[in-house]
Amino acid sequence: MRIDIVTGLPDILTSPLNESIIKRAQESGSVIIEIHNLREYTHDRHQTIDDTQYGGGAGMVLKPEPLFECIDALQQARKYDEIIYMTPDGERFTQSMATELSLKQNIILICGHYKGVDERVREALVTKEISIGDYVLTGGELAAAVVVDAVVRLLPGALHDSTSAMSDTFQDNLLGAPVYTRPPEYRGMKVPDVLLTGNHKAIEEWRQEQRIKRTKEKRPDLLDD
Ligand code: 6GU
Repeated sequence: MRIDIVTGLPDILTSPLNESIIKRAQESGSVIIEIHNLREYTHDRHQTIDDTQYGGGAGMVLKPEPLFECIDALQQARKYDEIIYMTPDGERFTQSMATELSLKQNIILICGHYKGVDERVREALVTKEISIGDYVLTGGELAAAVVVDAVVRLLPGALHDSTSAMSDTFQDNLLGAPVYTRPPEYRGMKVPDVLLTGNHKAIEEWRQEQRIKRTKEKRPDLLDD
């Protein structure tokens, strides 16, 4: 898979995308992630990427020209399955959306400013709009990092153990079961006996019960769907 991220603030993305599992996925060739600095697609001395909005009002808007030129250059190199605009008024990001995106070959993520991008970019270029939740961030960069993280960890070869993703919280619309590691007793608190038995069938049954119990307690809304 290849992910191209278009941003006016590339530095926000470098460190989150170059650690741990995401780093390993890039090194193993599971994913290519390229960050594109919008300023490199400007032609003026000040490398202007945003401007005030027509009609007046506070907040800057990303200009269309650098975005169109950047996306043109990318589309000349390859065909994209989705051109995604990161915006608080987009469709809410979920685990099933992460799974769908992990099956694509090439995607572009466009990071906007708080006031957003010129509407013509959305009309002419964007195929999908994603929000990571009902709150407003200063820009789409952190949201893009969230989406990339959730998608890349699902790619074959990203996790040491591919069955790990199958027991994730939200898989089957259930939260994950409690997990424990050594020691078997700590400050008087014991690891549930069943986990020490080596009886895989009993352990699986216990985990499934726990997932349902937890979901009822913490996220009953998930059981409605
Ligand atoms: Cl994708 N962008 C911004 N700026 N704020 C957000 C968001 C995205 N998702 C939730 N809040």
